Amino acid sequence: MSNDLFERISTSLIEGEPDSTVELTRQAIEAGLEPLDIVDQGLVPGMEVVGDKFQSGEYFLPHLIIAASGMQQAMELLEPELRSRQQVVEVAGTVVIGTVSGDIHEIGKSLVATMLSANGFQVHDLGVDVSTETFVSKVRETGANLLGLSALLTTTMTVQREIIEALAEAGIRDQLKVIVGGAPISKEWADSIGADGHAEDAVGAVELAKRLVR
Ligand code: B1M
Repeated sequence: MSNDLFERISTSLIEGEPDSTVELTRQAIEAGLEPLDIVDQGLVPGMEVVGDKFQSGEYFLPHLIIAASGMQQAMELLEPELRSRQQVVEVAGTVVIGTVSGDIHEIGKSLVATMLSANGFQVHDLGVDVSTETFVSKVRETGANLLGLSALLTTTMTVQREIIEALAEAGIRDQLKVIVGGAPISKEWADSIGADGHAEDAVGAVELAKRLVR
């Protein structure tokens, strides 16, 4: 029954039926399925197919927009569930997170922010298309010990390097750890720009964050 629901959630995203995505996500929550499984086995595989069809020219931008709206509404239902699964006792660290300048991909960054918050981090989520100056000034203002930079485009991943350089110029690079993520980001890239680590997904981001600020 869980497999069937996950598959129907994926299909609803692929077929551009955001209302069904939300309704099926609600049913999955009510059926007691793990919220992270709903994301990883239902929503993400559906979005991947939508992305592949876009890349191959079968789908166009409106298909991406409709699918993203379904996923975002489903994530709004899941966020409180994701948070309530964690037994948080103390603040693990302070994180500033956002999607870099020129990039408006929000869903993965928000999932990482939610999971960090659910695991005891105090999270300042700056949103998407965040300027380098805003990242630097928010790190100063909050005294954050972790900065999370998300980039989904090969054209915006270079901004991650610019932000790390700007932190160094501002004299605050040593005060915090920087983690980078997003579909095009690899360990090699993270190493080459002087990041402290990279994660493939939200669970990996939490593990990395905990390791780095311990
Ligand atoms: Co766009 N887009 N998009 N898009 N979009 C991609 C990324 C793309 C791979 C699609 C494709 O061609 N197959 C492609 C990039 C190609 C490239 O650069 N190599 C692409 C393109 C080209 C574009 C536009 C340029 C299209 C156009 O206008 N012609 C345009 C760019 C706009 C801009 O940013 N300036 C664009 C626009 C959009 C929409 C606005 C329509 C929409 C985003 C809506 C929104 O977020 N509100 C959108 C979408 C939905 C996608 C795909 C289909 C799905 C992204 C997503 O939400 N995935 C995507 C294809 C794909 O990825 N398969 C695609 C689900 C999410 C849970 O995963 O975001 O990867 P993800 O996050 C993961 C990990 O990456 C990681 O953990 C997350 C959770 O597991 N992670 C981190 C992410 N951030 C992290 C940070 C960390 C650690 C881990 O530490 C800080």
